[in-house]
Amino acid sequence: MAPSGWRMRRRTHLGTLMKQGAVHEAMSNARGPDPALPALKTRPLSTALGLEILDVDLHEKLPDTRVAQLREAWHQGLIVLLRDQTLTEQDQVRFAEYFGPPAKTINVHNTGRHPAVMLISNIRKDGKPIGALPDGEMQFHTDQCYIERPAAASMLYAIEVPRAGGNTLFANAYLAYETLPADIKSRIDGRKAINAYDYDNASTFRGTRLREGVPHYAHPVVRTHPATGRKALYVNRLMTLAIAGLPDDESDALLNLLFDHQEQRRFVYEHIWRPGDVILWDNRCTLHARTDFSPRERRLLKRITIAKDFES
Ligand SMILES: O=C(O)CCC(=O)C(=O)O
Ligand SMILES: [Fe+2]
Repeated sequence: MAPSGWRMRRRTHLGTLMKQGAVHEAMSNARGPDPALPALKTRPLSTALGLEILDVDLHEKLPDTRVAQLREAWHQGLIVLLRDQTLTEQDQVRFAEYFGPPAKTINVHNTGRHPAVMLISNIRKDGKPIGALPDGEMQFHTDQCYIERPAAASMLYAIEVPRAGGNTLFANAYLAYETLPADIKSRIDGRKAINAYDYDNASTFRGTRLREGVPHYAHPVVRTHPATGRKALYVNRLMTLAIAGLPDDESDALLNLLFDHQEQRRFVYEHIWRPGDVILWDNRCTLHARTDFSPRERRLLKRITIAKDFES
């Protein structure tokens, strides 16, 4: 039980934010307002994207009406953040299941406890990282865009974080598309791009060539989100190699223009992690990247991907 002084301070803080118009109450949900359930409290993370969900403890199984509110907030915010969580892997999986079926990881970096949970970490055991994507900076990308059915969503739960850096950047791909000049839109509408991922040689920075046997897939450059109906720009610097049907030099120039456009600071929210943070992002309308951090600091997060959401 939190001391009452803490609660008062917290209420005052929320009161101030509410006056500033920063806290919104989700008054309705899929089944209409439920008088027995308090409205969902949310706070924008940035002008680009993101909603923080306040006062929800993921340690408990949530009522259906609350889950519907969370999904609504997620579609509005593109990413949702819940802070100060203390979760078992089962709790984290249950939260993922509110949004769609968690994908099994068949990977050396899973935890051995739950097949859907994978470690992202630079911590070494016998000289080998215990997690995937261990070190340093990572370029913008969307998860699994190099396979036919990429993960609709991904989630990270922070356990240990560096004192500085290792921040995750999230970019709004709806805004990136909507703000393109009309002539660029007409050059990319209806086109496909080849996405590839060379995990062994170019896991965090773009490779220089497509190696034999590397997974790759052509997806539309502009995709429509199944739940919101909005169009998003679906290329990224780490994994998109070429726009199909264009000469190499034209494709390279157009892609570079699109990468520079979509990574502009005005479309980006930079998340500075605290242990206990959970972020769920939508791979169909956001991109993400990571800032550099010291190899002497430990970083450990638990990741779950969601195979597809209920609307797709
Ligand atoms: O470590 C991070 O901040 C992001 C890693 C990443 O790209 C992912 O888990 O999909
Ligand atoms: Fe990623």
